[in-house]
Amino acid sequence: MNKIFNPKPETWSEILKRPTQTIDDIEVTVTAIFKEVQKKGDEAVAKYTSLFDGVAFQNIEVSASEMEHAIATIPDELKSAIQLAKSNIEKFHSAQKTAKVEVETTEGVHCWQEKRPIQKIGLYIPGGTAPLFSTVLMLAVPANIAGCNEIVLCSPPDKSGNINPAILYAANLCGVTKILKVGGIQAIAAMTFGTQSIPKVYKIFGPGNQFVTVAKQLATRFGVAIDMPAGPSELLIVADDSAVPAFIASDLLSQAEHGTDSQVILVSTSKELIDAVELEIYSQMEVLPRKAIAEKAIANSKLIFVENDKVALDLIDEYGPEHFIICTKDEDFYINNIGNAGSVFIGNYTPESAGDYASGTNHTLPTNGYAKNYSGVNLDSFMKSMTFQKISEKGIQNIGKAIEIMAAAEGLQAHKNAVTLRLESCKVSKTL
Ligand code: HSO
Ligand code: ZN
Repeated sequence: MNKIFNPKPETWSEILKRPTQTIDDIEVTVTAIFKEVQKKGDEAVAKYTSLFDGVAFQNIEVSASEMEHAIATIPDELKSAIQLAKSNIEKFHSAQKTAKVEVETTEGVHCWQEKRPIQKIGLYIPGGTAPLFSTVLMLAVPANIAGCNEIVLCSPPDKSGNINPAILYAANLCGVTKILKVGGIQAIAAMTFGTQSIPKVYKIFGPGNQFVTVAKQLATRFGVAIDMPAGPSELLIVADDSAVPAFIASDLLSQAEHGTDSQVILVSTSKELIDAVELEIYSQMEVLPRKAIAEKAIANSKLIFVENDKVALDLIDEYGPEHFIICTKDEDFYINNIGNAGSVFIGNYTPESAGDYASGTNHTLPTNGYAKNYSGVNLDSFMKSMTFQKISEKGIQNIGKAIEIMAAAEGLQAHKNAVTLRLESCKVSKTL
């Protein structure tokens, strides 16, 4: 672990640099697969499914009997846990509904704004060593509350052609309308263009490896929206001697086990705490099943000592962590002043795992510094705002002159005419 003492502000950006990604070569592959899927549809998807996942592309859609089988294999204890998480996520995201905004801006000029669901959405759930069925809850639950009517889920098949049963159980529980055994670039391309078996969607959500991330970015060039630019998981903890070192170490390791490129950082005003956390990390890591992954992430992680809370806050704000844990005596200082963080966890009894699974907040969050300009996934991510207006005769008379003057000043005579004709008709109707 890298211990850094009192780094000068000029060095912060270097110290806080995220691991770099090699996007260039990936782009060539992604572009080629997109072109092929656009042209050949299912045939191209089948080719890449057998190439990358090693399985024949048949029965691409999960059938009712496959679903029944999956549901039967999930232990009751896990079913109840998933249901508790779902209920909390539902409560928190339902509360995010907003009322219609309605204003009479000038007498006779009624303007309002209403939210409508994005009708067709695609969820991407990666396969691999940790099947993130919790991400299904985080995406499908708010999609349902928003009222999205087509919720398509793509996830890569394993070697025997199946999707992890917990992913299927969660998808079924949360109202996913179609589940497809397709992964990687070909899944994103298929949801972008639509194929014989895979519907085209308007917005794609969900995490993925570098190939999926680049594919999602390419999808935006074809008019498909995405949740956010994704990157490796990250956690920054600010803690002082009021924190429990074992708790802090367990949180840092919880993110470190996601991937070798995860970023975990501890910022502290206490040298004793830094030393105690370091010892705890090594002892807890020893027995982790994913030690090999966590070890690599921990090797790149940073333990940073700073003089006071003010310096800590400036440094954290410059980094903009995806997850930010506050374990300090004066927690309000950070709560009230933090400007850039995806999701904030406060106090000794709020592990990040709570937000990852079951407290109710969303775990799809901006990484890579995007907490400076992106929100995490929330109910609004599944909706768009539409504005409406209705202007009466009185209303057009009130604002018409201003519109005519502005249109003329922009040299747009037809715009002006659209008002002039109506003002004249108002005059005529008055004289009748
Ligand atoms: N920490 C991850 C989400 C996750 N953790 C899913 C466990 N399962 C990114 O926020
Ligand atoms: Zn996690």
